[in-house]
Amino acid sequence: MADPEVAQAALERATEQRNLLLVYQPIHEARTRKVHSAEALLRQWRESGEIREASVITEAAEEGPELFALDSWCLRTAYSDAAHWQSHGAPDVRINVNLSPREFQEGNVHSRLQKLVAGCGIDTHTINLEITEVSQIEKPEETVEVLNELKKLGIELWLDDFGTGHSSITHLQRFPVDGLKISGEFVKGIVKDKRSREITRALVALGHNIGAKVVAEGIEKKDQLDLLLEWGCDYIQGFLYSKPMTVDEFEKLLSGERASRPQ
Ligand code: G
Ligand code: MN
Repeated sequence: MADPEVAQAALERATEQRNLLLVYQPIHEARTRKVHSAEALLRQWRESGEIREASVITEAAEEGPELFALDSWCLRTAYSDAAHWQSHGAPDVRINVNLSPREFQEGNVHSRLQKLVAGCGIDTHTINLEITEVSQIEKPEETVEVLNELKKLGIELWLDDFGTGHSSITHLQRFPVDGLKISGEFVKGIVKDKRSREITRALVALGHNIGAKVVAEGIEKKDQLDLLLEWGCDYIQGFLYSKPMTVDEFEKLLSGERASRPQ
C-alpha cells in the first residue's frame, strides 16, 4: 500500500489543481429502458468551462501512489453522489466504479471500501466494481480471495470491455464474475457485419450460461438495440439512450423517471 502521506499529497494535487469531476453514464434495463445503474467516469473541467476526458491524469497516476489517491477520490465522490440520489427517491440505483487491477494486489481495497462506505452511509451492495485490465492481475489466487471478500459485502464484479485484449474468456474461468460488459467494438458492427453479429450473440449467451448479467456498451442505433433485445441482453449503455452526464443531470433524469411512473 502506498505511503498515506504521499497519497494524500497526490490526491490534493489531483483534485484541487486539476478540477476533477465525475460524470455518470446511465445503464438502462434493455427491455423497459428504466435506469438500473450509472457508470462513474472521471473527467476534468477546462478553464473554458468545458468538460474533457481525464486520460492524461489517469495515465500519469497508473504507475505510482497517485493511483490509490485518485481511486479513493473517485470512490468517495461516487458514494456520496449515490447516497444523495438514494435518499431522494432512487434507493435501488446502483453505481459502477472502474478500478485498476493494482487495487486488488496492493491497494488494500477491501478495508478502504468498507471505511469509505461507512463514511457515506450507503449500503455496500450499491456498488458494482468494473475491472478492465484484468489481464494485468499478477496474483490471481490472492485476487480471487479479495474478490470473494468483496462479494460477501454484496459488491458485484463486472468485467469491462469484455472480449478485447485485456478481458477474455480465461478471466471468466478464474474470477467470480457477476456481469459482463460487451465492448462497443463488437456492438458497432452487429447490424451490417455477420461476424460481429454472431460473436456478440455468442458473448451474450456465454454470459448467461455462466450465470452473469450482460451489458452491451456503445449502443447508438435502434436496430442494434433490437438485435440485443432479441438475444436477451439484460442492460444497455450507449448514446442511443444516454450520454455521460453531470450528477445534477443524472438526478433530474431519475426524478423525471419517477414522475412518469404510474402511481
Ligand atoms: O471503457 P469504458 O467502457 O469504461 O468507456 C466508456 C467511454 O465510452 C466513455 O468515455 C463514454 O463517453 C464512451 N461511450 C459511451 N457510450 C458510447 C456510445 O454509445 N458510443 C461511443 N462512441 N462512445 C460511447
Ligand atoms: Mn467501464
